Amino acid sequence: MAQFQEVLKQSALHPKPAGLVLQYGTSGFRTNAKQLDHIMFRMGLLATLRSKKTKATIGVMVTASHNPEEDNGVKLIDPMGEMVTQDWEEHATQLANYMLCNVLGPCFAWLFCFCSFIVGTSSGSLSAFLSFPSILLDYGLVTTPQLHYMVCCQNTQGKYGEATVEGYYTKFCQAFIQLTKNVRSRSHLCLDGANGIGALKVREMESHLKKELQISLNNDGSKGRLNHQCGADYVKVQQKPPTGIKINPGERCCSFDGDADRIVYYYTDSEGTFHLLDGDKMATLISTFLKELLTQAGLDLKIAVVQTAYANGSSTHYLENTMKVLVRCTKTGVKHLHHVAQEFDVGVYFEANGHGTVLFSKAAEEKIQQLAEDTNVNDKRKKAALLLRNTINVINQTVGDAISDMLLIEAILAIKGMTIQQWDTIYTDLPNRQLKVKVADRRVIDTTDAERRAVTPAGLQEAIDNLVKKYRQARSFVRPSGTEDVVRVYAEADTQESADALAHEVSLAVY
Ligand code: 16G
Ligand code: ZN
Repeated sequence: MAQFQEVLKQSALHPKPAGLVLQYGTSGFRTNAKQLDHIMFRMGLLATLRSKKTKATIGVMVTASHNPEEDNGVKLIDPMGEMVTQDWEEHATQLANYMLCNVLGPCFAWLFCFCSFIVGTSSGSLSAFLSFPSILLDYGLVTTPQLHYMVCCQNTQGKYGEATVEGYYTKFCQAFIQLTKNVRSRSHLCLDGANGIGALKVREMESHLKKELQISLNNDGSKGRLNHQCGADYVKVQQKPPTGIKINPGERCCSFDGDADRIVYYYTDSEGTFHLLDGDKMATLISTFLKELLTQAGLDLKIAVVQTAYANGSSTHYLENTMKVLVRCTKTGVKHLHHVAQEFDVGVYFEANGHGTVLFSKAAEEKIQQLAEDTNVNDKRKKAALLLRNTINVINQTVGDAISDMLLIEAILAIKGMTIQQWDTIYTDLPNRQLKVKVADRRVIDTTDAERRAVTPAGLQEAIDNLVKKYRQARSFVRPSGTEDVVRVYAEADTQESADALAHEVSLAVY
């Protein structure tokens, strides 16, 4: 009882603003940072309970991700480094919005025994968690994927790597160096750190790379504001480079988002035209590379690419028809893609916005490991197996990770001797447009078929179908945002004018 009173006493220091109702959305709670204090405290409680339930260490990540500086957010990380399960998202919403004694009353007696969680932040304060008896470690400033990695390491007794920031750099940089050790030409990468934690961490990591990758770092947080006119989301949505960075024609560039769980690549050509290489282009490059290696290694493993409705139609067409790779489509949100990717031996998943990674099944990892150690196989198979093994080690399988994705892409381009322009020409994106529409209640829109078709309101899908018919190679869909009070509209077609017109017409149909 005393413990419960203590929780209530502590909770009173973090009062819930009257009338404020928040929901655990696609990637946790997210709103203006000033309104999040009670949520932070309550997420400490939820992490304690989740740890008790799973008998494992849980992660709590505080981050504004790709959103403006005045925002913040918090989310839970499950034992293997993945997003917390859907039923616990419900518990999170309950705990955030109700009187603590009503929600916690039945379970207070055993609250803090045998449980632990770790915390990290990409910018905000962690003070709300530090009074918890169940806190195991405060990692301070880390990227979101670094905290996912730590959770996995904590719960696998170090098998995935050492649960320290040093351990993270050592694991991924060593794999990168191994992967590229026979490659002669080294080129240079221009990186936009979105004035976020990713920039700081790349700087920390540089010594581990032993000059094997030359990075010029921009938006490192020394001047500009977080995600302001820079970062992966800005570059993807605006389809232009971050402001204030001088980019030479043909130079290979990439942008992280504010917590470094998204990355996009781009360059400008000699005419000054901007070219974006988003999550779809990365998924294509990575899956092509992996498929070639699996063939060379003579390993019969099932590889698939998981996308969302936002994937450019050209990428899906290329993967299915030219690469003959299985493609699956899921609802937006990392947890959905991650889940489907787990069904395959090798599951490559990417959202077009640049969040993605590759998952290898246990069986696939074992087969690759065996082949890499086998002394009776020919050189070609062995070489492919060794490359596959190092590729596995350069990937953060817990979640999409801008740093690990960057190392993987850089390694593939170096091994293949490919320029960013050559990568870009693998297929040509269909022109596309995204719009957001403010409506009275976005929840009236319900979707099916991985958000590609609207079920309600009645007549909306039919109207979209009729508009799409007017254009060539056209596709369009609408969905309620999971993070903002808007409806999102996506359209693609054979020309930019058509894509723009279609998106506009569909947005009028949404009203
Ligand atoms: C969140 C998701 C991202 C998704 C986006 C969609 C995670 C870690 N992040 O940022 O995957 O693409 O929401 O936002 O799950 P929307 O519902 O507002 O379009
Ligand atoms: Zn992010």
